[in-house]
Amino acid sequence: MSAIQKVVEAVEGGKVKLIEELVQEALDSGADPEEILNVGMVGAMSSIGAKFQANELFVPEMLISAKTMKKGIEILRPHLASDAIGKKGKFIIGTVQGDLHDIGKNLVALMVESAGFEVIDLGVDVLPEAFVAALKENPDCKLIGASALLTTTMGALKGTVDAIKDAGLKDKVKVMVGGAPVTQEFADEIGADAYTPDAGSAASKALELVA
Ligand code: B1M
Repeated sequence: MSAIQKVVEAVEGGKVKLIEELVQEALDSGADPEEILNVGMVGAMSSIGAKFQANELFVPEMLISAKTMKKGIEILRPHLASDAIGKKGKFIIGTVQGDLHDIGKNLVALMVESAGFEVIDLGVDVLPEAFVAALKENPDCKLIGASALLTTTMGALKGTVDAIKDAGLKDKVKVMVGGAPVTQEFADEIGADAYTPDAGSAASKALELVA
């Protein structure tokens, strides 16, 4: 079994205690860190999602897989992030109000950081007012990213864009949105400046928006 396949199985099986060792093993075997991330971890979480949808596993199993992936990412982080952190400016990011999913948001944060931004991560369940407060605390910030993973929290993306508009900050900052249920059409509808389907394209778009 390849080193990456072992990572896939550890994430799917929620092997929290083994994951750090297995990711390190994959790195030592010469595997590309981005491949470990995309195939070993994101790929494994997608198959967890499909099994959850098919009622083959339940919330506790999903949670343990998510925890496993998070631990694995910590080992990968130094191999992905560039040494030019912060040079492109600040990027405020958070998962919107009512939503506790943070794996995708953390990946976007990681890729944006790798692209040279200083990331200010507000965490999960972030109220629209908290995004606005963070923007006021960081008047030099030109980009904000909001993530939503539930159809029921897509409305909070609109709430976030509206709060930024109401605070008179919309001309100073570009709002990027994303998350599994989000589409370009929805992003246009709520007045966001950009939608990207994944973490890699979020980082490229962020660079494009500040260019
Ligand atoms: Co939840 N969950 N979950 N969950 N969960 C989903 C999202 C779901 C699709 C599962 C399903 O039914 N198949 C479903 C949503 C259905 C819907 O609304 N349409 C769902 C549900 C229903 C729920 C609960 C309501 C379950 C319950 O309690 N009955 C509950 C809600 C809790 C809450 O938020 N209030 C819940 C809870 C949980 C856990 C806590 C157990 C756990 C989260 C742990 C954590 O994040 N720390 C969890 C998980 C792990 C999932 C699945 C399995 C995986 C999500 C994930 O991490 N994917 C998910 C099923 C699935 O997605 N297949 C599911 C991997 C990640 C890398 O992808 O987050 O999509 P993703 O991020 C991608 C892109 O979307 C994009 O880039 C990322 C990487 O390329 N992206 C952006 C994300 N944010 C972006 C921002 C950007 C740009 C791109 O710009 C700013």
